[in-house]
Amino acid sequence: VAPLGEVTLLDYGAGNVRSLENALTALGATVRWVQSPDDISDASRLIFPGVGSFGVAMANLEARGYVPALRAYLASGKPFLGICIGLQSLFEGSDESPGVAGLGVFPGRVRKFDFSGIPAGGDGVDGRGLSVPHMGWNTVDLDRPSPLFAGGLAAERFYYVHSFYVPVEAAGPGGALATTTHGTPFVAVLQRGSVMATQFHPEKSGPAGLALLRNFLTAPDPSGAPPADEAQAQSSLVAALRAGAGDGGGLAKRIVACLDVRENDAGDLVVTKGDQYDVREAADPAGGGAPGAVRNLGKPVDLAARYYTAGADEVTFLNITSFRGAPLADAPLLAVLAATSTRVFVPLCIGGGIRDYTDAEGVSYSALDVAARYFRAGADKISLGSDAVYAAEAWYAAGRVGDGSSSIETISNVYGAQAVVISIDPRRVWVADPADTPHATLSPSNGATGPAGETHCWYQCTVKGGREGRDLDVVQLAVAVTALGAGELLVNSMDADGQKGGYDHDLIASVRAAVGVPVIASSGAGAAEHFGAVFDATGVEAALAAGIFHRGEVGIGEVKATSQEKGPASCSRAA
Ligand code: 1PR
Repeated sequence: VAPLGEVTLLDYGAGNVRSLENALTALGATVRWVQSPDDISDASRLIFPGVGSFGVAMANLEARGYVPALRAYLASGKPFLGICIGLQSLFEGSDESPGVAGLGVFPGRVRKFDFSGIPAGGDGVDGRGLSVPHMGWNTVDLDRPSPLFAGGLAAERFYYVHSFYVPVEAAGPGGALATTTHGTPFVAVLQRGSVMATQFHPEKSGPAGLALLRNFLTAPDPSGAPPADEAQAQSSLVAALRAGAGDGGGLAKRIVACLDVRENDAGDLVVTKGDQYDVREAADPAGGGAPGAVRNLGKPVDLAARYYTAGADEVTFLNITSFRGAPLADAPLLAVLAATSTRVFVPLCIGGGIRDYTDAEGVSYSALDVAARYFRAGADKISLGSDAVYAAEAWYAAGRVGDGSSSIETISNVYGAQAVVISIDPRRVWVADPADTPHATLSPSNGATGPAGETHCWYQCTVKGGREGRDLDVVQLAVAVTALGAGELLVNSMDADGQKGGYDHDLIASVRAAVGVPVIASSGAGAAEHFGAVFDATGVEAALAAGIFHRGEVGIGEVKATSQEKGPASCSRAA
């Protein structure tokens, strides 16, 4: 990689900034971290990847005495790139943190996406069926040619994850270099003079995001006008997109690759895969493994990198034996994450073992401590399984209130709802008559019946990787965990896992209907068509698969090609 010179990163020790450093390093840049206000003044190119909430970002800038130096830098004419909160903090204030003053470089206020109670189409807002956070790969509508988007980037999708947005008018005339719409139009890229900022995360936007960062680093003046031929090419591209070329734009459905990770009997960390959660080979294994051995489908980092190259929109690791002992020590997933984030530039989620625990030496860790280590190692989101079930039970027991101490609340408060995924492991419980259970039942839409001819079922939450059922159904869980601050739900199915018969649409639709956050369908994918089918039937924002990808039976590219034939709503980022 040719050297790209030096870039200074403004970090204050919260959240996942390692990904940005890794992306810049992969491009050949030398990264310098701000450690004092003088480092800001001395920078020649500064990137501010604001993390956490608006209030946390401003408090950290104030506490470190960075605000005067940052204001001076922003007025200096030297290139500045803000990312996400790094964009929002340029404004006067935010609905996210009432009473906290922003940098005020722009006069407006940051608003919350709120689609509850808004009549469709009223005030230019149409939030029908839209979830919050706005999470995933969305297009940009470029206002004018810019060196940042050189190389055809105006036609690409970028990765967004945010619940708050800058209204287009707040940026002032010409302030929005690009806009995007999620129910309401908002500023996707801001520019005034040398001050530029993206609402999306270029460091998580795959090859397109890396190309944008490269443009920021290499353009002689990234805020100026591009050369005439490039300006002409961008204008033509934007005109063609507005005239209906491409897939029509908008938020794409995400395709997620999932890697269940554990140690095999030889002590090696492997990607494995169960049939209805049983990850050991049968007595007479079809694939040639040893009878009773943990199925070994590959090495975690290599498989994740392969799926990134193939076009995965997101990669999830689940430490599936985390209910044992000391999760951080048992399975060295910190090292897996750190290595993966040097090669994979899409969002990484990690789950398994995120809970309060005490290790053999008597050292206690809170769920927040465990999560913090994962974020610092390169995770963008963490997922909670068993602990979320316990938190939901406590929420109901306390009269539908949280006391602030659950893992969901503590992690969501510091890192934001978008960083907290709940991984649900439900199993179907058949009943002859809905009156036989206090739980919400349904009658399977495909006409399936139970072993004794039962016509109704409910979906029971389990803990410890499905080993223990609880007196809580999935809809109850979904309601409780989103009230506590979870920002996304991953809906597995113990019945459909590894069966390749397609997703359980009834289960997934019931969860989707209960919440306003994004939902990921999981378990049962056996063919490319299953993805489009679950999007159509349930309206979920993402679909995850494991076995078919690991065994090479269906490629991510094939899934995307099949989904794209179904039109814009099913499109995903290009591989
Ligand atoms: O309870 O917070 O420590 O988290 C434990 C995590 O480990 C949970 O997210 C739980 O789902 C996961 N887990 C535990 N045991 C297993 C197992 O398989 N024995 N894996 C397990 C869950 C289901 C999905 C799978 C999809 C798609 N596996 O992860 O990837 O079903 O598979 P398919 O496409 O092959 O059908 P905590």
